Amino acid sequence: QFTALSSLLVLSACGGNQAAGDEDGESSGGAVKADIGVISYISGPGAAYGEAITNGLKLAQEEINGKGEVEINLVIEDSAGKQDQALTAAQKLMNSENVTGIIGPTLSTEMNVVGPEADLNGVPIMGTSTTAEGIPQIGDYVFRNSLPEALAIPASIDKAIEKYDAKKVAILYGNDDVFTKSGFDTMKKAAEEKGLEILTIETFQKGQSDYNAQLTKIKGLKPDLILASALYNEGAVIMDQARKMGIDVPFVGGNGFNSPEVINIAGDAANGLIVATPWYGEKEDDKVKEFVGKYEEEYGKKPDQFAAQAYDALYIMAEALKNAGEADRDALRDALAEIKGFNGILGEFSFDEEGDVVMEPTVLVIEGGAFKEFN
Ligand code: VAL
Repeated sequence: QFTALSSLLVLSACGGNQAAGDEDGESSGGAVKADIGVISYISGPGAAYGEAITNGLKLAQEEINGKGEVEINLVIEDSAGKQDQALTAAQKLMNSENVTGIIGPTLSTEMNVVGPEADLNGVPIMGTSTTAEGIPQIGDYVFRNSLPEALAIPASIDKAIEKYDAKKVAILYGNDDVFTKSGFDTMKKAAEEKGLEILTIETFQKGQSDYNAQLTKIKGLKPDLILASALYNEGAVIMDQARKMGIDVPFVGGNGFNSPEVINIAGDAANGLIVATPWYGEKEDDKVKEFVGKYEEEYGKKPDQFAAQAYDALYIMAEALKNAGEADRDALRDALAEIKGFNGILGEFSFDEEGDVVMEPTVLVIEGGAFKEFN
């Protein structure tokens, strides 16, 4: 009893020391203390992305802080998927001296306006879900740990060609969003390189609810495959309407489709959707299993790849903060750029010279209402 009591006293004395010495983000007890700002799509039609991301971050935060080397306080702001709201949130976070780095925003469209501001202000920022071309190239302070479309889409198309002997495709994409446009460019390029005949290219806008005109045209051309670049909300409705019109060919989708929300919205109509993913929850891997178990216990549902990428992202931030040795924006940027061979639930991770990702995706297909490995 005496031993237990004295170690308790020692513990609380240490805690007191750390709190006293942390004003500039360093503590005499050794733990680097920092506020990390988060800009996430938490309300509005794409809120499931932000929910998964913030859940993943909070789970990682609990574990990281429990280890005692780094103490992270998350300052979470909602962007509602809007550029102007994301920018306002970023300005608020950047104006707070205690914010050493930022995670987010969720959409590439948002990062396109937030990234240059963060870079200009010397605040390191890391996207966990921004997959459009050119994000880390915005500047030295801009990073991402999300699998870019440029790696995901060619892998999905290859698999679809191999499995269905596809030769003719139709492309459908949102032309008012940085990510859906970039996904389209990648799809078109990949289709051309792989010798596929592109029968038609159709467009839509955010929030559109009727795709009859585009789908009627596509149906008449009889493609073997439809390549669609959309966020989940529009994507799921497109698949639902396509199946109702009797279009039963497979779809290849980009990262926006890689969400269980597609199945929740479209139900059986989502069957036949192919996506490439940086992370798969059914993988035989101890780290993945532990994460899935903890996440389910905490949130009552299975994590998706948005949760997984966010979880690893905070660990990468924590590792960089630890290596930086202080809660300083420039030191954090330099330490992030140095991250090599980080071992997380996405596998081994390094940034390339531009702060972009090198990764092998896994191709999934929705069958019987669930994502399965497409072997
Ligand atoms: N990956 C997309 C983007 O970059 C969405 C799905 C978050 O905007």
